[in-house]
Amino acid sequence: MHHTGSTILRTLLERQGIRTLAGIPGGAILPLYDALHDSSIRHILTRHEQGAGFIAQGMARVTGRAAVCLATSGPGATNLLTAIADARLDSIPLVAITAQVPQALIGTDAFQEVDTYGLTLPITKHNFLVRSVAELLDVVPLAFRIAESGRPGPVAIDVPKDVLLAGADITAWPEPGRREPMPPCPEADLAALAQLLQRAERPVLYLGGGVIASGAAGLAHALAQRLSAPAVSTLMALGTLAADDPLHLGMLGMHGSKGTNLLLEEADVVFAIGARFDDRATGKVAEFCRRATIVHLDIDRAEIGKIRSTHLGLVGDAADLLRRLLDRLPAARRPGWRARAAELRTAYPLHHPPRAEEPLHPVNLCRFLGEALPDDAIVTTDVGQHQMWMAQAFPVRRPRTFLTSGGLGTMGFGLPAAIGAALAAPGRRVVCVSGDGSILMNIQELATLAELDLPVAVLVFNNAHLGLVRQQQELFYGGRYSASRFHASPDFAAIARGFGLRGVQIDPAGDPLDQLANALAAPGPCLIDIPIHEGANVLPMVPPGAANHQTLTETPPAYAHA
Ligand SMILES: Cc1ncc(C[n+]2csc(CCOP(=O)(O)OP(=O)(O)O)c2C)c(N)n1
Repeated sequence: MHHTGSTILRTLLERQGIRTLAGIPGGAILPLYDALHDSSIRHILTRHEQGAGFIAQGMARVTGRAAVCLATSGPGATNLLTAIADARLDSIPLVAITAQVPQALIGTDAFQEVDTYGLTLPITKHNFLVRSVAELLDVVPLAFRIAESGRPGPVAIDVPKDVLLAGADITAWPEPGRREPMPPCPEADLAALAQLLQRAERPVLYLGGGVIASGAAGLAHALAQRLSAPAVSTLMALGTLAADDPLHLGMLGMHGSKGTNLLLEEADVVFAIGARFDDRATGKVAEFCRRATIVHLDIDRAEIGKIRSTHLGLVGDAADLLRRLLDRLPAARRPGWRARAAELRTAYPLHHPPRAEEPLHPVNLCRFLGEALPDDAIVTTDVGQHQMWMAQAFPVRRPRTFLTSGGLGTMGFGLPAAIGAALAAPGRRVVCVSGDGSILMNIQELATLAELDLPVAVLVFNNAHLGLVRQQQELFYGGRYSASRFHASPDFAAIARGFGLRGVQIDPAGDPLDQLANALAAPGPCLIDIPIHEGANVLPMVPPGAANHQTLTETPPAYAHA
């Protein structure tokens, strides 16, 4: 049958099972949009390509399957870059398709020409510049296979306009690209691991996002129970063990509880699963778990020993390996170690001001959300203090329900990711917790949200500051506040109404949590502007570059905010 490059690309996406994608059209990509006109694929027209990239990420983070975003050449492609880089650092499967100027014009500084291949090379798992229509048949399934196999990540496909327009007769379609299983980890490694864990007296599981990516959350929980070992999570692993599970000690590292970080110092075996020893988790790495034997399991061989030398490194899929490990590991009781973990947990509770006195303290807001939202609600965050308060105090109960930009820390992630989550999980409540700085970075997507009428509530924790910057200036720059305060604050509720959404302003004088509950109970999308104290700090905090045991549990008086 006769096709064009565009109808081939569309058909390949349909055959991949893509039902929804997000993007913005423009000159070079118009042939593909013309082909999409006749497709069953639903196209979400965003208001900025970064929004499209993060909508796709939201879908991918909820489903674990590669999602697609589209952009035209030049500025369309450059607007996608942040979302692609973000997917790379958080290992999110994404296929970013951009159009390029016709091949005859490449290198001539043609209108809307930019070297998308060159720009995406360092921020993708793999990237392609498609040279012919025939190549599309190989490249598209391969892109999905690469994005989803092994350690997931973003793949970019740049397609020149002449390739989109060229004709070809297709007699047979390739099989869709699918996640390929990893070669199993050798038995000998598994035996060594089992022996080490059995002999351990004070084992701790250090869980990373890879556990969720491999669908191994239940197995990690089973392992913690089998070993009687407490587990700590990175930001990306929150939800692996339910927040209220007695074996779960929350997040480690910069904003982890002091008790959690101290427990790691006392561990004799630390089993890192799908984690990458990021500096936010380890603190000063030379002092991280100095006395422990470190075992590291990762799907990406390059991660083993990259930052912290390990006593035993295992390469493989966490689900496969944990299943086999559980088959051979007898149950152990470690009452002394469990008691010690419980003791540290009680000794260093999260600062929690009484709700009646400070209902709008961010920790109270996060806990309130935990009570108000159903267990399967999906929460996204932006980046800043609000993100860390949520990570500390919101009880994440299930994997893939807490979506946050962990590695790149991208302000502007929350709203479009929430839209993507709501598209991928119809019927579920989605809440985006943002800051008054972050929300402005992709606020235009409120128009997309209004158009789609999805059940997304955007909560702005409004402290009239770039709060996390202000906090660092307070704690580490002698209170010299440089460019962290907003002197003009927009009326976010009015802005939301302007976009066609419900806009709610919380009045601290009334019962603010009651107002919040009512705002959340009403159907449809909304934005809720919540004034919080400008000087509230996220504590505890390990100063950047310090060791995890040097946790600050309160703001030093010299720098206390006026
Ligand atoms: C795109 C981007 N630019 C700059 C930063 C640096 N940064 C990290 S947190 C932060 C402040 C965020 O402010 P806000 O969204 O209001 O959240 P708050 O910390 O007040 O909760 C900034 C500027 C970033 N993470 N991302």
